[in-house]
Amino acid sequence: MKLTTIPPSTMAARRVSETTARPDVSYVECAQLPLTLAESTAYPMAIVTFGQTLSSTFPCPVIALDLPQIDGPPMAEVWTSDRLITLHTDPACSIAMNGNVLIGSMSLEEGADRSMDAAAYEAYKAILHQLHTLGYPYLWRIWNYFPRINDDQNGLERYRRFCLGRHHALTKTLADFPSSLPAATAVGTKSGPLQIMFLAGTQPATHLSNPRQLNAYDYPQDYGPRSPSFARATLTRSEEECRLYLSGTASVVGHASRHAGLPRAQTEETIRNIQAVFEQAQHAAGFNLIGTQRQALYKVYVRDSASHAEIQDAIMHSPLSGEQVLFLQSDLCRKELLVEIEGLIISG
Ligand code: 3EB
Repeated sequence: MKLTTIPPSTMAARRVSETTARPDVSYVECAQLPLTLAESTAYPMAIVTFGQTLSSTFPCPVIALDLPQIDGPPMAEVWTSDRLITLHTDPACSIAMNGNVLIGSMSLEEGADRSMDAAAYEAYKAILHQLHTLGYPYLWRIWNYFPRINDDQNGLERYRRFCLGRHHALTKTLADFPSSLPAATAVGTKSGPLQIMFLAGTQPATHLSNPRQLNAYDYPQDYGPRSPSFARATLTRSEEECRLYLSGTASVVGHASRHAGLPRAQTEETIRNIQAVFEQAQHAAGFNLIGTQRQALYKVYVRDSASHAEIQDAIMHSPLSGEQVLFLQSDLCRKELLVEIEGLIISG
């Protein structure tokens, strides 16, 4: 274990605001990354890449996902803080903290003696342990990535094994399970270990349901022996802003998948789901998400890149048009799902 604090000499050169400890997020062209960060007064907290290897190193967790970007120049998702950060690194886990928010990444290889359920269990136990030790006990947002998500492993689909291990760890260790479960994404990479990125806070957040969908943690056993442990969205608030972390959202109504084989219809159903979550957020936060947001970032996970044009067209004819959208080629957690959309909407 190693604890690193950025030296005061670096800090003095930067403006530190006490009231805005929220992280900023943006998509930055990979080629521009070193320059963008060098010119910024903010501290990097995490960098996420999509099927790219960065040539420079950065003083923060770097999460390289084998999720090929479908179009446009290679982008990275960059999380920065205007407040001094502390880094915590060990071989499996890399964490950046700014006093209010923690961003971390856990990576765990599977093996002959570690099936996907065991890997998920171990990873989640370790993450929760870290969050408690470091003083950021409230989970705000989780991203889960692993390869061959729909493959069978000894009679049970790997995604279902993942849900089993995650559920086992969280029921044991997460206070107020399941109402404290955060927004999440779980999608399949082309290769790599189990990679989990997580955001946690010193303060609790508000977790939302979608009235068009059953809570995932209440899904019947048709979808696996233990239900997926996540909320449809998570809302955080500070003096300056409201922020909605929208879970990976798909063409699921109630608990059933809709429009098998039809990428455009699935995208349209997904957008209706997203709008229903926005309405919930509006009730909970008292602000209008569409039209008044300061910033919105979306990721669209596309199972088959041949349906990219149709999915993109459906998005361009929706309230999401005009926002920053990254299209990534990924496998999704039910075989019939062809598209999944997640987002981060910041207002204020
Ligand atoms: C769904 O609604 C689609 O297992 O963490 C979306 C977001 C989905 C997160 C997860 C699964 C997860 O059930 C699948």
